[in-house]
Amino acid sequence: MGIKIGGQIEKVNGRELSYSEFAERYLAKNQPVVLTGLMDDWGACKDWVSSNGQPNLHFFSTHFGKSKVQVADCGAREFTDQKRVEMSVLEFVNHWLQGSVEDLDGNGNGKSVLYLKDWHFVKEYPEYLAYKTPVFFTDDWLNFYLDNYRMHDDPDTNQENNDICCSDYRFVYMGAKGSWTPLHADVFRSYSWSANVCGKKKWLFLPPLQCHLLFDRNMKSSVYNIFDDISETKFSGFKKAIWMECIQEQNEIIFVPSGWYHQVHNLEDTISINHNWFNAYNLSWVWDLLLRDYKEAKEYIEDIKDICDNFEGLCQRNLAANTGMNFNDFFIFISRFSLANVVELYYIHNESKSKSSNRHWSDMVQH
Ligand SMILES: O=C(O)CCC(=O)C(=O)O
Repeated sequence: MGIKIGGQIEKVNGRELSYSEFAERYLAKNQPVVLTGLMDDWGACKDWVSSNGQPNLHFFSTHFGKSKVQVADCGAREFTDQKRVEMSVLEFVNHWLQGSVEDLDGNGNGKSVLYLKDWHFVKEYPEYLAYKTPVFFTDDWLNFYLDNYRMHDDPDTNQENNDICCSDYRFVYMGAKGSWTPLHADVFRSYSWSANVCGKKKWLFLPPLQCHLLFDRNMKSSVYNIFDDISETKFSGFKKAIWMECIQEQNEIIFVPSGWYHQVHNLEDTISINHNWFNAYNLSWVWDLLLRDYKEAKEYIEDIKDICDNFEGLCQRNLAANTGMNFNDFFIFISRFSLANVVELYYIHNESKSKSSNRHWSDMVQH
């Protein structure tokens, strides 16, 4: 039985939209939208795409071949996600090219489709200006914070502050036709935006009010692939879900609101740029998730409460391990951010008095 599609995602010309219109219609209402016309001057659209519209894989192997990246095997599930392996960009590109040769020969069946995900490209190549974050997505507290601090400092391991992995949420994704991302809601319940430098994606979205339909009766496990044969006994609500669909073309940017579950399929060989972020509009989503995950972490170890020296400490440690931050991290984040805003306001106030040209941090968005 297929899924029910109830509507399509709206497409809007980003050049005819002001920031306040975007904030009012999409950020504040937590609604998805596809924006066109915002990628014309991106270096990535020139360097990463061949004249036939296909990914310029040669450019990646010659310029970034040595980078170590996370690659998902789209045919192998591991817990709630796809199995991942680490390899160099060169190895990934070679695998991709071999796959296409086998497909041409009609022998491609035995090969797994690999999908390069979560490549911290900007962090690794800050000098190479691949793109400019569109103004709609620049009020980004998460990446601004992570450029300066870690979200969670584990006292047991002495991590370096310039570690490339887990250092920001600005990514490049690359995958051949047929690669895909299983059903999920985004990290921290952040917003995300995703820009197709080349290729085409199919997105399936479920609004937050229907998300309970994706879970089993204990609200513990959720559906992995909405196109699988889903057990009616286990996921009894699933068939009632009404999905929204979107075909995202080359040079289009999709805005994914907080808490919307989505599954994504590359309909063609695709390269995309993708950020996760939050700000005042969706911070409450982050806190709600933290509270829910905290209760779950606490329940999970309730039976050892009486024999535990520091039960609360253990709950917070598990919360950070599962969710990526705990209450203390959230508190420090908010405090630092509030202080930074007070300083910012002080400068804006002085600037408007003196008309001097101090630089605003949110201007620094060229990647
Ligand atoms: O493009 C993909 O495969 C997944 C992207 C995604 O899930 C997101 O941007 O939130």
